[in-house]
Amino acid sequence: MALRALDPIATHLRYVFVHAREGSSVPLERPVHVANELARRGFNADPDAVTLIASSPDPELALDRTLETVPEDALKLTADHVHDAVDTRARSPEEMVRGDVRTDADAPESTPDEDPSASTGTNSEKSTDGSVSSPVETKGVNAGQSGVASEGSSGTEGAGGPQSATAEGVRSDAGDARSDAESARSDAEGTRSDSTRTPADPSKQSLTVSGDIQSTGTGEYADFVSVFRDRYEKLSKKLRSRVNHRPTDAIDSMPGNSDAALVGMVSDIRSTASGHWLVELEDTNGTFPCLVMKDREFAHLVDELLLDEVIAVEGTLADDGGILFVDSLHFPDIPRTHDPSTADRHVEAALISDVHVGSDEFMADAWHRFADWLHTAEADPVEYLLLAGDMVEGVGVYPDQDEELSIVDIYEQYEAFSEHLKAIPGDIEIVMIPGNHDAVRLAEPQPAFDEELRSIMSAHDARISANPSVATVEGVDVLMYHGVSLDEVIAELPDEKATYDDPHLPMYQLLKKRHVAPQFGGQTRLAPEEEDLLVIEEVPDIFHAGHVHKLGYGKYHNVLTINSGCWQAQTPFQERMNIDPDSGFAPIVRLDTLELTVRDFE
Ligand code: D5M
Ligand code: FE
Ligand code: ZN
Repeated sequence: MALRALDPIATHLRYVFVHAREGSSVPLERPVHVANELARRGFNADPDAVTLIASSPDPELALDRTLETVPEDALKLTADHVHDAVDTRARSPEEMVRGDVRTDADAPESTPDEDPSASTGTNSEKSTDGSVSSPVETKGVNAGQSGVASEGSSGTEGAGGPQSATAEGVRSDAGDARSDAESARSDAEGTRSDSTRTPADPSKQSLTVSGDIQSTGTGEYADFVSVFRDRYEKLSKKLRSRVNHRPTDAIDSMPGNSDAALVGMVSDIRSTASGHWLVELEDTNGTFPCLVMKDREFAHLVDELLLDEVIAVEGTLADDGGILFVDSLHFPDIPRTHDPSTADRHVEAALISDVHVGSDEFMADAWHRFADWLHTAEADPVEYLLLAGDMVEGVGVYPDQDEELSIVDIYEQYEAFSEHLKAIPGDIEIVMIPGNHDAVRLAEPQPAFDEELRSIMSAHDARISANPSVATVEGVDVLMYHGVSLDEVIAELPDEKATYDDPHLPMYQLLKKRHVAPQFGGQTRLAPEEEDLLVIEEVPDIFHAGHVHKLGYGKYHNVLTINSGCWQAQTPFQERMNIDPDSGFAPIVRLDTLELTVRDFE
């Protein structure tokens, strides 16, 4: 009985494993995706080669052909390798070099349909979700203003990257955000506060951290089966009350034309010859094909689907009962009625990530401006510092990374990080989780730093926990997740639903799916455990991630969502990829009001 119930999930996993081995399904039309894909397959490449592949009419094919034909002893993929592999006869060599290189800016922006059933504010212009926040951005050493982070205030901006705003209202020239930030910087020159910090009263503080794991997984196939079963259990529970669902095998035996609903894990997404969508859903009893017609107003939700996420559908069976015509599609989601908890007093938390100590590009000066500011009276309310991963640059994380290290020994990197941590006032409570550059296993959930690393970082008695974890700070639940899955969400979803420039939008998707790393087998590595600890079981009040090195914030169904940028200047990789990181910003949340202020220490 138990074994029978296990089978479909096992089939699902076999499918996932095969796909993982075959390569990812990430579309490659952007240079960054090509570079990621090459790195994933263990290749270094010249920027020209990356650009050539990305700009070819069929980047997937160009990449595959190039890798098939590149000589085994080649150290680096060059433009010549791409030329040799890809048929260039249709275009002149000149055209190939000039290419019709598509940059992010040139990429066609498709306008999403207005759809009341869509529960995400994915369009920053329209902000259907009311995801407007307008934090004040101030120079760290300047006098602070009170921030505004209210939902649906002016409706002109879905929050987003660095921008400056007044307490009265949002500035509408978001397009010029960068120069606003720059002028905020220069305005503040030389206005340093002299008064010093009054230490926090520990009797008023309260902090608990949950999510730390003792890894139980042995890496056996059966562990993968149990983690997927647990994911299905946890997420289907959230959907069952919303639809009158039946198991797939019961639907199999229902007569044609019946109304039916099911809750399942997405096991395949295909478009049909006529442009409709065939979504295969799987539960513990079997699989069932569901058809989403392309002209339905919710058809665009299919663009948001990732393999392995759990959704519910309602619809009508075909005449022969063999397929379900979908009338509505539901995500586990965050209830719109979520009423976030707040602290009982005026106290603030700084949310940062991606410090990257040990990298040539680590911005020590900005870090120390931040630490110095924390020592001023103006920063008295800041009693918590949450660090969402990538404390150090690490060693061997990406190809050729060793050429960009200021400290080449991983333990020395943590020692240096610990010194930088000592610059933070001792009364500030610190929570740290690891990221993909840290010296813990890459597969998620990532366990907390081991004893050796803890002893190196002991100086500040920080709370050290797993990735992901929930920090409950004076009653406010902060879900902390480093963010590796964001690369995948951004690669898989259309630009209007997730981009690097609005890194809070892919975070909204994770909240909607109630899982921090929905798709298994691509770039995101998942560890087999008995339980799926990556399910977002409880609705957080704040969702904090990093990893993409871009600052972005907004509210999704009242959950304050923040991607915190980084403390590392642009790396050569990012320069090649045209990624402009948001470095040296500290988003600071007032915990009694959930107002956000972004301070700039660059
Ligand atoms: O990741 C910072 C961001 O940049 C994240 O979106 C991944 C991407 N990135 C950075 N370097 C590389 C290389 N070499 N290959 C692929 N993707 C990369 P972080 O985790 O801080 O490195
Ligand atoms: Fe990072
Ligand atoms: Zn990272």
